[in-house]
Amino acid sequence: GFGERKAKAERMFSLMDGFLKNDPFSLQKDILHHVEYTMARSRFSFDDYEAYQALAHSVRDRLIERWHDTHIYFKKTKSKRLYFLSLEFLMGRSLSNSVINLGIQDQYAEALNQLGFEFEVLAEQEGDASLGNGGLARFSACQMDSLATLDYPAWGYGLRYEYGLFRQIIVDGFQHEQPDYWLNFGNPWEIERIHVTYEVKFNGTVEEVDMNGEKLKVWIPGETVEAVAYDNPIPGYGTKNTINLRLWAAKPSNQFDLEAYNTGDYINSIVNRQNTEAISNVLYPDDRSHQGKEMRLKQQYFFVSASLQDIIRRFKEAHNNFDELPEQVALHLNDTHPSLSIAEIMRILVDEEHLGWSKAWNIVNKIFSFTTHTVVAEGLEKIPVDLLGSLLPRHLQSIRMANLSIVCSHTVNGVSKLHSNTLKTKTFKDFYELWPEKFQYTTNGVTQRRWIVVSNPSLCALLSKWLGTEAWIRNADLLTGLRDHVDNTTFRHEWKMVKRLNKMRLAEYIETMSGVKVSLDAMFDVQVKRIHEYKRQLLNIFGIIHRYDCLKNMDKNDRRKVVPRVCIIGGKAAPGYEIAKKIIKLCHAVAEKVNNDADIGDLLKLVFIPDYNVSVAELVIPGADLSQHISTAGHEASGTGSMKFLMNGCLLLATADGSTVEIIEELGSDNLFLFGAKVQEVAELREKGSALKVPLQFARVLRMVRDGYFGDKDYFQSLCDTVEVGNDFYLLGSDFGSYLEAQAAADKAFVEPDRWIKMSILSAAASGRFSSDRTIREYAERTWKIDPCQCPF
Ligand code: GPU
Repeated sequence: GFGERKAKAERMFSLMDGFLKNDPFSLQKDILHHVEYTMARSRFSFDDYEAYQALAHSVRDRLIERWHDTHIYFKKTKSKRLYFLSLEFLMGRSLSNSVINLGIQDQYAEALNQLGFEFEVLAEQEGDASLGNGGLARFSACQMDSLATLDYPAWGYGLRYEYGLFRQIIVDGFQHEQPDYWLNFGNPWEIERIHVTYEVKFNGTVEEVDMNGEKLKVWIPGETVEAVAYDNPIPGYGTKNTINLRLWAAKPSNQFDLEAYNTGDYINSIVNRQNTEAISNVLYPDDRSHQGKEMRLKQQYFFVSASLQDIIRRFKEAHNNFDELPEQVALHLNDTHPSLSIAEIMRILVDEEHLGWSKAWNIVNKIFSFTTHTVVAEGLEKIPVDLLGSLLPRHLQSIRMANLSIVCSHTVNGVSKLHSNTLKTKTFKDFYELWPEKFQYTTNGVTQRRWIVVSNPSLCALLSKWLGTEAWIRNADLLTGLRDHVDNTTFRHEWKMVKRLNKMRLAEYIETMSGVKVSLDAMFDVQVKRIHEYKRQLLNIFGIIHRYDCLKNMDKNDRRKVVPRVCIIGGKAAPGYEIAKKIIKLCHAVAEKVNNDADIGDLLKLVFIPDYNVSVAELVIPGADLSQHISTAGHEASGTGSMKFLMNGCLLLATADGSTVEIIEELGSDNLFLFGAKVQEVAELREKGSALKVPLQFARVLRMVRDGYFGDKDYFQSLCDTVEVGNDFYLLGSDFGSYLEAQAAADKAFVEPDRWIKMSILSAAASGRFSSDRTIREYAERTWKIDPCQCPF
């Protein structure tokens, strides 16, 4: 009875000595406890890595406590839940983010100091969790942070790849991929749930069986795999709420292949069992094109099946009528990757819950929403009929993943205003005419917790000081308050000092990574993102070649007026994307020439930052003066990098593409450097073909590369072909003139430090709308229809 349970609870409580305490002394005790008993190292002798692990375990304990309480509360209140389904999450590191969101950063710093350690040094021991490719995956991570912070009853579901995104190393200017076996040293941020497992079926046949006169379709699988849950607590900031990101790993199923055992083929049957684990082994590194790969389809179905079984089990614990599903459950498809969910939930409702097709269909139509992240055609997945048919014989009905998602979702979201217009007028025109009400857009955002508080502590302190509050950390709209101080010289001076400090941090990193010494007085000009032709890193490199060429042809007097530049480029190329790899090589070839030209010195440097990932971004973004977002108009669905730079007071040099259009609305076009063809001009320019006008400077730069000015003459010819007049799909040639003008405008602004700093402050002040908190609130209210549910302290 109740009395018994209460007595038991009290006894437990006293054994635990109350819940975990956060004073420095308790933290120290816990850290040492984990050194001794978790790491099994002597508390008298442990190194930085072991200290990091023990520290992380002590943070994990605190996360678990809140995570438990949050879930008990969600369950008790029976709030409608959002399930965010995504095959990719780029979480990066967890330590700093966790202690900041838990609000115990200072206590930890003090506790460690007394033990002779420094928090920042230990934090550097942590590797990135890179379970995703690029913007889409980092956006998922930002959304999880906002969902937790805003107290939404949400769960994330994903895959626990054993190999995350490859590590990029550069050998002789060429990209090489190295496996990222990130779990090698243990992962203190996850909780293995050995009892939360589901069987996932593959292959086999569909047979019709007679059940008391009724004909039922039954799937007889050829293979069964077990999905095991790994839970990753996601703490909110300024709230106790800590939500869950559940990632699935594939394990051999316990369903034995009896036949193999009986025929005595014991060894082979073990080997086959082992092979099933391969499903969750590796993240596909080609962002946006996974056409027709069997293992990728297996991953998608494995993920979808395990997640839906889990979701339905939870629903059935508290409800016995599927009509209530739409009031209790919102399922969000992050791109088309999880769209098999639609077919799978239909199968479950029809085959296993026996609801009948039309009843099931009615329910299913009310629970899905779908966000698409691209306009590029190869980003839209298609699965060959025979592949789907053999792997999932009971699901074969539609194979254009986007079509399936649109038909069955109540809302189809674009990721920016411009993107949404393209979806309506081009990509999904027919669907839009059929169901205009389905089409919405919710502009992307990024979390200021990660992109200011974690990555730029000095700016964080400055913002709180001048805004007179830390409330902007939960309400980024307050950043507009910076506008009030823009004319204050003390403020501007302090702003400048913060930027200088971050440039120093970045300069040190550049020197250790590449051996290049850079001047802090130079303008740090950054382009970091995945390498894609449409993102036009080649335009940037051509601009650099042009700059170098001009410098070489300038007399000493004129050179004195030139603004020194440090051009920084970083990003990974998909392993099979030849042209992207050639762009990386060209960048290195140009860097080699320019950086070793003593005659040029500090006037121009070019550095390629290898292995760009979340933690590298945390270092690079705060240290940038200028950043480039220069995709051909109409090709970047949104772009979220620009938002991170904006928050960090970095000026943008950009085309009117994706989210930039909305950034201009907030910031005004005078406070950034805009160039290039507008989206409505692109088609016409392309039609001109070889009649297109291209500036002489462009032809000259192209000639230099073709003639072998930077070496590797033969190797670069095919790269040059992609931008030759008549073949220049992404319009580098026709945008080159206005690109150079924008660059010149940036140079001009930089020599007026006061004006530059003002623009920098106004950039950060305009960034509030691009917080993922705003994004999530819009989704919650308009699309998912979920309410906040705050776990009381
Ligand atoms: N994006 Br589709 C990816 O990073 N990977 C993909 O496979 C696809 C889209 C990006 C878009 O390119 C970017 O514009 C957007 O900001 C981001 O998704 C998040 O929506």
